[in-house]
Amino acid sequence: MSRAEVQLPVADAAAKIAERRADFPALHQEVNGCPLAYLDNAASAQQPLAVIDTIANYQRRDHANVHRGVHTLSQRATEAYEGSRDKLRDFIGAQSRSEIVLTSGTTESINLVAQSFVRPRAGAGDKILITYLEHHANIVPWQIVCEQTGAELTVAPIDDRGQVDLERLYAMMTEDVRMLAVGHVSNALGTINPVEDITAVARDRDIPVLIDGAQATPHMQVDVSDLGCDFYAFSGHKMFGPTGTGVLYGREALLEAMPPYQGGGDMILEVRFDKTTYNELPYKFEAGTPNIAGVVGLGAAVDYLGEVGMENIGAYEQELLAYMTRRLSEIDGIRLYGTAERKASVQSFLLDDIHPHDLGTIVDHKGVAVRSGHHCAMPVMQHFCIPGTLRASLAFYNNHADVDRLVEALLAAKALFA
Ligand code: 7TS
Repeated sequence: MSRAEVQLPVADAAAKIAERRADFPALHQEVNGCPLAYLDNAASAQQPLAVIDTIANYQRRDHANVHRGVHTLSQRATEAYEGSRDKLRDFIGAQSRSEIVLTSGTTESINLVAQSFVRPRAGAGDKILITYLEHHANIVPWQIVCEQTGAELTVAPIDDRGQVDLERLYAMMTEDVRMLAVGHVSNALGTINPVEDITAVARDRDIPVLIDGAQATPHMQVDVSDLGCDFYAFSGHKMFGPTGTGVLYGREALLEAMPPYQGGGDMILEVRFDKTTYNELPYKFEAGTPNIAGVVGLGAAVDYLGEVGMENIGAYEQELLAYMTRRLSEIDGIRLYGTAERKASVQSFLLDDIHPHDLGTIVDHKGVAVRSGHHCAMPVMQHFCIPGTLRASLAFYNNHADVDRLVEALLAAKALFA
């Protein structure tokens, strides 16, 4: 995206953004006889025509394998695929395209760092530090590394608004910590962590930092150079691109020093039985035929976000989140989970004693799509001593009417159980 984008005044931005809803065909359908209100964007966002058409055109005309053909189609595929890498580099402000490793998503990106960076550096007596807010994708890979190395997983607590206890976190950043892995935005509660500050403290103590940015890139401008983190992981499908795509940003010197994650085609320069030499960055970490069409589509999503403008998206969503929070709070018997001072457009809640799965099913009958359950963040649920929540998560294509539909559906559910 263009990093020099112009921020529009809020009212103009809202009007411009309202027009963007037309770009998303999936939003314009009926579900269970009602117009769809899609409020499950934190799980996966819908794709604009620009992405859908880019992928279809690629499949129709340009598809071949990348990096290995002299023929025209292979060159076209390689150009489109590598073009997306350049767009992604620009999108997150990385210094070099060597720092953009294309993966299948946040999950793979974090596992790559766990296995290739932390595993060789950790042992008994060392610690890996995370927080209570993390998605399972930023917990389980570290537990696996702990099992493999004898290191210990330590977890910084959160408060009842869903904010990381920074004092505790900083106190836990001791010299035996081999990695701090922290989410940028909580998927279950919407909390925006002060990752700039957290990273600054960690770097001061020579602790490498990975930021799980899966829930940040759809909502705000991310600049890894400003953040100063060592690794940043995110997924294509949460930012209006296809599933099975994602990025691991890694500081070049660190990636250079890391062993490959997987072996296979494309990640080598020369294979001999006595010695194989690995390819240069970032290809050393991209074994096998990648998700070419997906990555091409992700490039189109990045272009699209650049046109809409991340600043405009952020401003619009903050207003819509405030509206949703207010409307939900007005419902008798509602309990909101995640009331942090700085939040992205996600709200978790429970209503009366209704089980979140029942609630989710009832609102689906009214065409309202929300997620119910633990949201792959069981420790967050354990903190609040609840089995799960209903979660409404907004994207910039949502509007006040979607929120009103959610509230109406919840009131109808409440009446059913009364
Ligand atoms: N980290 C966070 C913060 C996430 O929200 C998710 C997915 C992941 C990592 C994993 O991303 P993946 O693309 O590799 O699967 N979050 C959700 C969610 O909230 N509901 O469904 C998936």
